[in-house]
Amino acid sequence: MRVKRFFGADSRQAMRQVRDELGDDAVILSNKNVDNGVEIVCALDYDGDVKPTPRKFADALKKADQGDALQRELDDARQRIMSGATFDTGGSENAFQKKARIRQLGSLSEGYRADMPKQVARFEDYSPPAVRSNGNGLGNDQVVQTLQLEIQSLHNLLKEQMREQDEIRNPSEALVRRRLLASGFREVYINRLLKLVKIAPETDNKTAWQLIIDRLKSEVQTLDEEFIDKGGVVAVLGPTGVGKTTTLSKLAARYVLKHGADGLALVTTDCYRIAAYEQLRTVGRILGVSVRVIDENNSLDMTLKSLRGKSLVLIDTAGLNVRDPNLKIQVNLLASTQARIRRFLVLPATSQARVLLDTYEAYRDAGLNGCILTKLDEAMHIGEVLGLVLEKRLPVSYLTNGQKIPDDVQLANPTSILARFVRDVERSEEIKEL
Ligand SMILES: Nc1nc2c(ncn2[C@@H]2O[C@H](COP(=O)(O)OP(=O)(O)OP(=O)(O)O)[C@@H](O)[C@H]2O)c(=O)[nH]1
Ligand SMILES: [Mg+2]
Repeated sequence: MRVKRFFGADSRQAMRQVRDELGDDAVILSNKNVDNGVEIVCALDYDGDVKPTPRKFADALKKADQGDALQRELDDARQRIMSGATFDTGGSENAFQKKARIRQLGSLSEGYRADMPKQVARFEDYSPPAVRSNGNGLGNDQVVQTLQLEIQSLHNLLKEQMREQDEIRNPSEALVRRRLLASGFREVYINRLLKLVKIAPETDNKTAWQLIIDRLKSEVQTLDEEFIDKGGVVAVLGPTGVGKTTTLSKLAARYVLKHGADGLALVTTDCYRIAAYEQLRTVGRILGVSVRVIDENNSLDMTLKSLRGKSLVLIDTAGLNVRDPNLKIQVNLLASTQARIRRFLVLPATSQARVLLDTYEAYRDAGLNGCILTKLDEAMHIGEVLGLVLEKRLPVSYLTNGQKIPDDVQLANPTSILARFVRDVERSEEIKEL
């Protein structure tokens, strides 16, 4: 068998050369990334029993052309909306609409999606809806809605195909992208990161991943001094049950062990629940530290003034969920004082990315100085919380990894955070392979 190599800046260009020279019946033996482009090897006198399995040229070219075809469909659809035409969306769904619907179902049910064949509807099956000029049928709103849905689905399809092309163009960058997405990082941050870290197409997977980890290590911000040494007034904020009181108790105990009880005071703004005050009072009693509660008779401002002699004041706040109207009151309370209060959002590593993002957005206006990551011992993967702190450039002060007071807390540092992240990624990939 005789073979011939073709080279192009990308697979489409290389394949066009193949077609010009060998025609539609050319047989492609391999297609791989090389320096500055793509190399395609074709059989000139293919006799049908060659390994690896050859692919028909026409199929390969069709795939490369799909991106262009999709882009044209998008432009057409946009123009049709702009011209105000009405559309016959038809009674029965076409293959493309079916794909859009199945995608929606798929996002509701992972299990369902797992059972689906990868390509439910091929792009070639899609025929755009016919334009109807007499204006009968669906109302304009419904038409626009239908078209928006179609455009969105076309966008998604285009994106998916671009990803498939990325996979061929730069496999190690594609692997990094997939890993970060699977770890809970949001696409918006991954795109930002991959602009900063240029991964050349010939880079091997291990080197590409190491480049990313090194970059993430330099992107994670941490505090270099412990609260218990720096002193000042520190408040912890966050939804209920995230570990605010437990973490403050750990820090209080560490302070007392290192500096004695005199320089420390504990304050709680949680006047909503007696149990909250009792919890902190118990800690105060054990440690020999005074505990104050903020209520209608004791303003935060006055309380902090009376504690001016203390080197460290730790403020515990009520755990309020993001839609609780008292959250704003509490945030305003901290903002209303003359004292400089450093505010740290407590984020449990066990929460989902969406919940963490909502929490951050609800508390962002409190003027956050950073965060404390809790429950690392219970989390399967710290990717979701790490993705958020990186995306929002939120400095991490402490990590907590258990319920024991005072042991299970440590000052955060980028090396240990990234080491934990790498372990989580490796473990979840091992589990997937099982
Ligand atoms: N496993 C584990 N549990 C923790 C950690 N930190 C706190 N917890 C537990 O989480 C639960 C809630 O902790 P709290 O400190 O009471 O939470 P909170 O944020 O003060 O809650 P509210 O006062 O209701 O807002 C308790 O059972 C703690 O023991 C941690 O790092 N790891
Ligand atoms: Mg509490």
